[in-house]
Amino acid sequence: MIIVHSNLNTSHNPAFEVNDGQLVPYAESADRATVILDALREQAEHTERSPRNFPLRHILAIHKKQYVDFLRSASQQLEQGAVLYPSYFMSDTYAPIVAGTYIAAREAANIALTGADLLQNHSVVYSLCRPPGHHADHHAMGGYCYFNNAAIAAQYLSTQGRVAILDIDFHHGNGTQNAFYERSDVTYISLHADPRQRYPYASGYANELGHGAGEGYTHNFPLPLNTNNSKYLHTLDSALVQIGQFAPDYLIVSAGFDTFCKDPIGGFKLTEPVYLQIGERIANLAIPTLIVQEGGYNLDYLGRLTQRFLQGFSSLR
Ligand code: Q9C
Ligand code: ZN
Repeated sequence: MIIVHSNLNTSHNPAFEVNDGQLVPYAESADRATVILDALREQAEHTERSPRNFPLRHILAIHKKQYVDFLRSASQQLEQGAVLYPSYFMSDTYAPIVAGTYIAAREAANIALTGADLLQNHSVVYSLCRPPGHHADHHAMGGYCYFNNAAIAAQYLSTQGRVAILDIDFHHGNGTQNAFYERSDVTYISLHADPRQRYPYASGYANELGHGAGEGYTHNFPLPLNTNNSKYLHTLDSALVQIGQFAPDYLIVSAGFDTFCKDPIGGFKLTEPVYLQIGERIANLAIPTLIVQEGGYNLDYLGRLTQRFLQGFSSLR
């Protein structure tokens, strides 16, 4: 497996998030990418690549310029240890800005774009993005996300062919859905917790199917809390049928491991071995695939879950 990663992610390191008015430790910890990388290095048969720096226009194809400018200048003006919750460009209280946020978020987008580029020569690539991206909207950060890494990569690849995005994070990827809601050349398909029960609450319902030219190109599979392995795999199969029918040239997987039974902010019952099966079933589509890291917050298991999932793609390597 080709792994694209960078140490710059750790410059984004908020200590707390605001949850219902209470300060609680930041679940999207700066150790996440490190534990994943450490686990993958144990597997040995990987090739590591550093991201290259892509022009800002690839981010501006998904995000409003004022938002990008604001994130850059706000980050750069903060002192080490200071935290900012901007009112205008924010969807919720789960995406504070610290001094290193812009650097890390820009690098995460570069990691996704570099991964997309590597699909020219490889059939599967893993982009270890942190901070994650799928809640980042056209002009708003939210849910630990600043730039929408998967959407930026999808937009980039869409100039070369048809793109399907499969989002298997526990939470609905509202930002990614919005980016392509009116397009028929990029399809968005997501399995996630019922938004009546879990973040982001306002989107991810089964009746959201796209709009205008995009009608029929968004598909949501909300699942109840406590969903187990067999129910999840059964639903995944339905999602994979949709993707097969779309016949994409590229597949982007927004991979979150917060569906795991012991995730501190999740609520499904998936167990460790099922991540291999999830990977295998996606790999069976035999479409060039970019895997983009999203959520997953149990630091004791996150590395192993990622290992298992990527192992599922060994047939594509
Ligand atoms: N009490 C990702 O997994 N926390 N973001 C909601 C509600 C925000 C998750 C807590 C969850 C955001 C990328
Ligand atoms: Zn999530």
